[in-house]
Amino acid sequence: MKIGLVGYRGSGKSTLFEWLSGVAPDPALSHSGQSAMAVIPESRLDQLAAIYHPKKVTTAALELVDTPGLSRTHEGNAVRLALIREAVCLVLVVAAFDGSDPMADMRSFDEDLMLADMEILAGRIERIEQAVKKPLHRPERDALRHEEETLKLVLGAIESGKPLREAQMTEEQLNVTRSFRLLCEKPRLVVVNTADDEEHPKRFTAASTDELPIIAIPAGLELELARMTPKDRAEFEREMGVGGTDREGLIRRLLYISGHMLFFTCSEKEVRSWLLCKGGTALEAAGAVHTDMARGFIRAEVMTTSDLVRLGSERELKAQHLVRQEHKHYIVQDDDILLIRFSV
Ligand SMILES: Nc1nc2c(ncn2[C@@H]2O[C@H](COP(=O)(O)OP(=O)(O)OP(=O)(O)O)[C@@H](O)[C@H]2O)c(=O)[nH]1
Ligand SMILES: [Mg+2]
Repeated sequence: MKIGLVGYRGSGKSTLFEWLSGVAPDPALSHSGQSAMAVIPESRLDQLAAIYHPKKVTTAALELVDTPGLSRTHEGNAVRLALIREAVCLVLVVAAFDGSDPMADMRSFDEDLMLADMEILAGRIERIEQAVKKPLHRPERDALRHEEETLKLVLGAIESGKPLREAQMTEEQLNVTRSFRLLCEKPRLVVVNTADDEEHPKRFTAASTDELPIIAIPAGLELELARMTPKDRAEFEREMGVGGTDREGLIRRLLYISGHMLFFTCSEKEVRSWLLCKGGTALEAAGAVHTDMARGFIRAEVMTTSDLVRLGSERELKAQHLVRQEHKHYIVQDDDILLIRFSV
């Protein structure tokens, strides 16, 4: 699961990438994009480790992709954006530290996404139109015509700037559309990269909504703070009167914006957090752990970390009937600990 950091040249993408992942981007790779993992901090793992004393604790992580800066003239941006077509969500980094207008950049970015999506759709429509000129069996021709109709509908919606969920489409049409992984449709978080001494960061976030959340971070300063020793940092923060941004909170927020959540597995060998799509089933969770577990899935034994932490042991949970037996269609919840029973 990838999260794409995107934005115009010099907006602070690589700065944010390093701050979130702790990995300095390699300048040699700045044209092709690069990835690093950002661990998803989870205090529940520590609580579980205190109960199981496992040999190993493994924390789920988000894959961040730092991308090459976009051009304000839109030229060549579709190619640069192709790098993040498979991303599940986008972090748009807009500069406010250098006198740029973040709101104008946000609008301009919308246009870039639209152009890139329209290019993809128009290309496919053109190929279909070529293909149907050739001799084809009836079902094949019908399928292509049907796809073309759907794509024209989508293209029309994008051109009018309407989100696709407002265009009235059938489930089947939505499926055709999904395979194009349209950029316009990806959930997005906007990070306004403010100057170190910005006094009114709230003016940038006033337009924030649930649909399009906007946060303001002095990314350059945050990265500098993160590189300091704790002692130097405390001193610096006291002198300058600045407080750090909640990096861990931001990573968790990205997890939810991307439509994912965490579940846990626990044993004496390993306590571990895992990523799962919101609404994912026990069978999908089993597949995330190991394909064999999904293939031989029998049932899942489910308890919650809050019950376990409260009562202190699996035995106590069982005594209180708080360990449930669930089948493969069970919808996994964010706090669940799963033990998958499977046959090999
Ligand atoms: N003052 C200030 N400078 C910053 C901040 N963030 C980034 N910069 C500077 O802006 C320049 C670009 O930062 P990067 O993080 O490399 O930006 P980028 O978006 O990755 O740039 P490209 O990959 O070239 O598009 C660097 O010189 C940074 O030092 C900030 O919050 N405040
Ligand atoms: Mg960069």
